Amino acid sequence: MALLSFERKYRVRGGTLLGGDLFDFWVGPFYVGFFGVTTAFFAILGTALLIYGAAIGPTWNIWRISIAPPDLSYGLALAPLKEGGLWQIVTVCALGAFISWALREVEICRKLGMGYHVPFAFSVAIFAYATLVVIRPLLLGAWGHGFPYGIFSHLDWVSNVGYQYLHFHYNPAHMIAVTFFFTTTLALSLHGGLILSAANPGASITEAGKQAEVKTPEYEDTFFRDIIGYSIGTLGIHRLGLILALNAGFWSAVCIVISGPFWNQGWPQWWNWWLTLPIWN
Ligand code: UQ2
Repeated sequence: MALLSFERKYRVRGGTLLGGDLFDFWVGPFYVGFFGVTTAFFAILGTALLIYGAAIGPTWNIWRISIAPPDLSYGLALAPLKEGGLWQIVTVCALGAFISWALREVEICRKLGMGYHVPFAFSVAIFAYATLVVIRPLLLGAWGHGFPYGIFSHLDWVSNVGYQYLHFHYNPAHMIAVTFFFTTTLALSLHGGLILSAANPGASITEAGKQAEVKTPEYEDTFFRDIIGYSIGTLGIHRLGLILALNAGFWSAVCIVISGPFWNQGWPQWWNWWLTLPIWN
């Protein structure tokens, strides 16, 4: 309710990329747009195909249902529906839904006159998924290199592919990705903690016994300047968080796409470049 006056201003026509005014409306709180329609189409079709795949499969056990890609022998060809063809169509639907969702985000950004940071960030996640089920299978010459759509089956896939390279933690791009994931959690815990501490100053010793007021950003800066001599700033922490998170997704994609297409020994062997440096002669 409090947002109603603002929403009346923002719920304006225009900013669409495709379809003009045709789908430029809201259903309840949701903006539709051309890409809302395509998102719904691909999401419903993909979900229906997954349920169909489960129905013709051996189990309804939610943990064990799996829609597998075609056998490697099919190469990059289309496979029969029950031999991985279902996986192929579901993959098209998934990418169709994800890309539609990103473009719907772009249309909303344009309506609001905002930057494209959210759709850009989501695109990195789409890129990571596409790396697993399209780019790497293409580079290896078979759709069978994609991962199966199932809860335990995709875990098995990750484990098997990892062991295929003996010790995946020796993959340098994997090391970089993991470091970005951990640093992202560090940054978010610092930021979440700092914001809540400024918003809930009741425990402060200087305010003991008093009903303390919410602190200003100067206090947030001062806390970090006192403890480490540096504050990245209120805008800066969000830039840092975004760049850390995007790098986590990006290097994850890199670490898997180089495994096979660009390196087919174990990852521990990759480090032999160190032992074979001419400086040891
Ligand atoms: C900060 C700041 C915020 C913050 C945080 C910091 C006022 C509300 C968390 C502190 C962050 C720093 C010093 C960067 C840490 C670096 C890494 C790689 C984790 O200064 O400005 O705004 O939330």
